[in-house]
This record gives sequence, structure tokens and C-alpha cells, in this order.
Amino acid sequence: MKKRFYQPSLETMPLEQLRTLQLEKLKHQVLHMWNHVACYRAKMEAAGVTPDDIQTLEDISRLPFLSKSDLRDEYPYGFLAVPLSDCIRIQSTSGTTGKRVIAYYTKGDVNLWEDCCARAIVAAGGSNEDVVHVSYGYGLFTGGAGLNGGSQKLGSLTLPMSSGNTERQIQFMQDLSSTILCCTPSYAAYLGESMKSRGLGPDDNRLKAGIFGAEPWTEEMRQEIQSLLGIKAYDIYGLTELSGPGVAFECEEQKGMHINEDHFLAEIIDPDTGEVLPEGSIGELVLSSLDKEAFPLLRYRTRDICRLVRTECSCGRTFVKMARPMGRSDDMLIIRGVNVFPSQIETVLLKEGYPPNYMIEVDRVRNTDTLLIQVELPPEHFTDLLGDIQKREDHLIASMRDMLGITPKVQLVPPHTIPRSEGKAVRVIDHRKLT
Ligand code: DLL
Repeated sequence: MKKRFYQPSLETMPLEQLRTLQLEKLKHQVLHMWNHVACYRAKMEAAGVTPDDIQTLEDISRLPFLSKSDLRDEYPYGFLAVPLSDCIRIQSTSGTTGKRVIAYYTKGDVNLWEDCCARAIVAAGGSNEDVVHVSYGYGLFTGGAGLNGGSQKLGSLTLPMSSGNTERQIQFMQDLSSTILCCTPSYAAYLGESMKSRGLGPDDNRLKAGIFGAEPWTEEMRQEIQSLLGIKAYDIYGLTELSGPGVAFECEEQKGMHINEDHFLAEIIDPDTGEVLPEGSIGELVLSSLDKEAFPLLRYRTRDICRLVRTECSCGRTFVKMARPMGRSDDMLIIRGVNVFPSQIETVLLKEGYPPNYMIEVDRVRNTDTLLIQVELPPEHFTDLLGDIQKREDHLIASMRDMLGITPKVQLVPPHTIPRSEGKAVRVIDHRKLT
């Protein structure tokens, strides 16, 4: 019979047992940082807390937070908790501003990370009989390395395609009968669109599932990708600082991602006050590693806004689920005082039958914020009369106003004019320079 879990005894561990394991690991992880990461020890001392104060899982709230700026301040070695000679790998964030964050891995760290990715592949129906087509970028970005490692651990045939060269992607996918595609959701949509334009429908590939993440996407985008490629599309979450993809992954229910709680402890906080919020609240996800060696992190503020839900899952996993992140607290646009997430705009566009190819431009003209949404016309409407296009724009403006609470400008542009992305899509241009 096909495996449902990669590590069943861990993934389905009863809650009581899981909490005991987490506490034991947390105590070790805190001690590890106290002993080996001087800058975090100083933060703990300033907060008046020592490793002995961690006696329950709730005591974690006594520990100081960490954020990307702490890691940047200590670039490149400040958070390294083992001798450099014990490390076998680095990866790095894709940040465009300031110094990149470098994450270090021991052999043990890579091993656990790859286990997390293997769990995600099995949860998406994968096994050693699959051909896993990895179109995440390879190199410093964690996407390629993570899924590649997970797939190999599982014994699947792994195609290290990396991103780009769409022609070759499609050719290998067909010639080698790829069954599981791993890439960003925007690239998956682009691949689907490219195949369609070559006259290739869902029946012309052997794909059955996709494991998509690294950027926010919506339920509507999932439906779009599923029908373009004829697959089930699963979400996967992670961040370089905590290892990479595989911090959380979706199971067959496709309703939120199980956090690998034997390796990570999750909290939701109020992003403004730092107060821990009760389960089910929407807030910022804060993650602590529980058994990392080279680059342990405690109470790391991810800036991702989401919700945690612990209900029984039909898949049998006991790990808590995180709802898909609705955006990042630092990606949230404040336009004329109203909070706007790009994902809300995407939801409206896809619901109204537009392709997921859009660009959001924000500006400030005479002290008033402006919001322009450019979206491609579906090819079948490209030849519509000008009046019809105007009507479509007006209709979209009204739907956007209902969703966002502010009135944007909407401009329908010809098909294939908005730049496509092979990795994480850039969909927002903010000209306001508010920081
Ligand atoms: O994006 C790791 C990754 C690779 C995840 C491949 C999934 C698949 P970073 O480049 O460090 O790492 O970016 C991390 O990306 O804090 C989120 O804001 C965003 N992100 C990652 N996965 C998702 C997702 C990788 N499934 C940042 N949904 C995170 C929404 C996501 N946002």
C-alpha cells in the first residue's frame, strides 16, 4: 500500500506527547543559544530571563523576539551556533534591500530539512515511483535545494530543472513524464498558460500534483492552476531563516498547511504590541526552531500574517495547521488609510475570470494616494469593442471597491504584456517612498 506519511510516528503523534517533546527540545534549543550565540544571550539578559525560566511551553513568551534586522546586524556570523567547520552548506534570502541573511546548516540540519520536504511530497501523494520536476530556483534560494533533497530522500526520480527556459521545462515534463511539479504558483500558472498556447491541455501531461509556495497565492489561483494543468495543487510554506520550504505543507484536505511541530514551535502575535494572541486569531506568525544546530532561532518574527487552527484533520496528522498567509505585515499596503493586501486584489480578478497576470501601482499625487491595477484582458476578449472594455473596467472597479473599501483605477491591457516571473512574482510597485 502507498505510504500516507513519511514519518508516521512523528506526524501523527498524540498532542500530549508532542507537547512533551516540544518542551524538551525547546529547553535544549534555548540553552544552545544561551551558550553559543552571544548576541541572543545579551538580549535574554536584558529581558531578565535565563534558560532555567523555561519550564513550560508557554514560558516561551518570556523570551525576546528576533527579526530580520537582528540577523542583518550580526551579518555574517553573529548567529552561528556551531564552529564553522561543522557546517556543510549555506543558503541565503532573496532580500532586495540591505544585506542578505545567510543561513548555515550542519549535516544534521540538512537532514531534518530534507525530511520536512519529503513529508510535503508524500502528503501530496508522492512516492519513490514519482518523477519530481523541481522548477524552483537552485543556488542560494532554498526552493530548489529543499525540494530536491526531499525528493531524493523519498527515492523519487528528481529533475533539477531550476527556473526558466520554459520550452525545455515543457519538453522534459513530456519526455520524462514528470508527475509532481514544484515551483512558485505564479510560474506554475505561467507554465500552464504556455502549454495551453502550444495547444497542450491537461491530458497532454502526466502531472498529478504540484507543490507550490514561496509567495502568497489565493484559492482562486489554486483553481486556475489545477484546471490548467489537470493536477491537485498543494501549498508549501517556509523561509530561509528557519531552513527553507517545508516548515509547513498541505495534505490531501488542501485546507491549510500542517506546521512540522516536532521541529518548529509556532505562535501568533499582535504585530503592533507583540502580545501573544489566542488560537484562531489572525496575526503575525512567530516561529522558533526546536532542534537546529548551526542557525537556531527563537521567536523569529516572520512578518507573515495568518491564523493557526488545531482541529482534527482527516489525513490523520496531528500538527497544527496554518491558514495560507494573507500577506506580510510589511507587504500590506496602506492606501488612503485603508489596509490593502495584494491577495485581495488577486481574489477579485480571478473570481471575475481574469488571468493571474496583474500589476499594482501605488502613488501619491497632491497628497492623495492613488491605486492603479493593470490586468491583462483574457485573450478571447482582446478584440472587444472599446465600449465593452470600458464596461468591463467599470465592473471591476465596483468589485474592487466592495472588496477593498477604496476605489482603484483599473486598466485592462492586452494579453501577454505584463512581465512573467520565473521565481517569486513582483506584483506591486509603490512609488510613494514612504520609508
Ligand atoms: O520562499 C522558502 C520557500 C521555497 C517556501 C519554496 C516554499 C517553497 P524566502 O525566500 O526566505 O524562503 O522567503 C520567505 O516567502 O516569509 C513568506 O512571506 C513567503 N512565503 C513562503 N511560502 C509561502 C506560501 C522561501 N506558501 C517568505 N504562501 C515567507 C505565502 C509564502 N507566502
